[in-house]
Amino acid sequence: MTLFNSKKAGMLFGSVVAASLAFATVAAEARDLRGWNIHVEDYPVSHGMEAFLKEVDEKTGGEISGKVFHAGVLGSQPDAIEQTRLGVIDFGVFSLGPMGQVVPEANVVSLPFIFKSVSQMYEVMDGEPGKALSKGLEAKGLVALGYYDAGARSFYTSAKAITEPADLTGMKIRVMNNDLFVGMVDSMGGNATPMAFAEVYQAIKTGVVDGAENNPPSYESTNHFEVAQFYSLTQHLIIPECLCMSKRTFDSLTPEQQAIVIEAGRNSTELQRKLWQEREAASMAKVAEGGVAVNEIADKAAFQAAMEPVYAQFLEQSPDLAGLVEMFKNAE
Ligand code: BDP
Repeated sequence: MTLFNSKKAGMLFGSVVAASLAFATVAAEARDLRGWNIHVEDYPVSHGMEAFLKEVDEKTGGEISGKVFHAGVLGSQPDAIEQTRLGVIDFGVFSLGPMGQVVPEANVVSLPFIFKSVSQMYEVMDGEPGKALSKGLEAKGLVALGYYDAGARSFYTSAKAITEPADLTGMKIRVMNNDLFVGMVDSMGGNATPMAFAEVYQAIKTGVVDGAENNPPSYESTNHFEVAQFYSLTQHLIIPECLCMSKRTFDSLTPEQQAIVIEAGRNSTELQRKLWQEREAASMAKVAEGGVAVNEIADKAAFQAAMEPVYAQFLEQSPDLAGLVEMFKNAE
């Protein structure tokens, strides 16, 4: 007696194979993207990313869906940049500050006072200089879908306000991970301490550093304002952020899907910039209510002059980027 009818079993096996092959085809088409974000859920960058994913999901009829992992749960920014280049993370919003360690062209926007204003930054990033930067990103495996607003960064300190560069003498200031920012603080006589964003609150609270620098929404959303109550509006850095997709992910999409991704990226950038302006005002109001002493710096010439050596050193180390620096500097 045979335990089973081999012919029947063979047919059954055949149909299981056919079914799982059909499933495999469907599975290969449907994409589940992972998005990295350093910010908390209620933040302009986060809303921009969610809107991007939603639009892609809807316009591809659910072929491409995914999830944005907020609050840096997928890792630190430098690690996430690497993971996105590899396609382990599919997309993210990255500050072009830490990006400069990987993409040399990105360093140009980390030069202090390179932009004349935030509105000028929009134009420059949406024009030819921005395109040149996007090329640099692409060469390193990242497709720029839009440049988000991250306002202007200013110093905040726990003991006293900064009114002139000399006030930073001897102060330990946390900076993002990029040698350019170390040079920037050092050239004003301070001591720069590169550190991960997530560690800054404790570092200020325990006196490991005397302060840091950031835009109003980040200063507020991280509660850094609770432990560093002097906000001095030097506005020394205007660093846009890139909504970037892994080139590996992008290249694996159909041309129709790529077009949808590009359009959604553009729309989310427009939305984020609008939300940014609103949040900046709300953040300034919140920190003032929280007891922060805000000091405007009407004449920034002294800060600008103090940061000149940063340009000289940068051009000495990256002479091939001189043309790009000029292009950004001379943009109207
Ligand atoms: C914020 C940026 C974020 C950076 C952070 C920082 O949006 O990407 O990680 O500053 O200072 O403004 O590390």
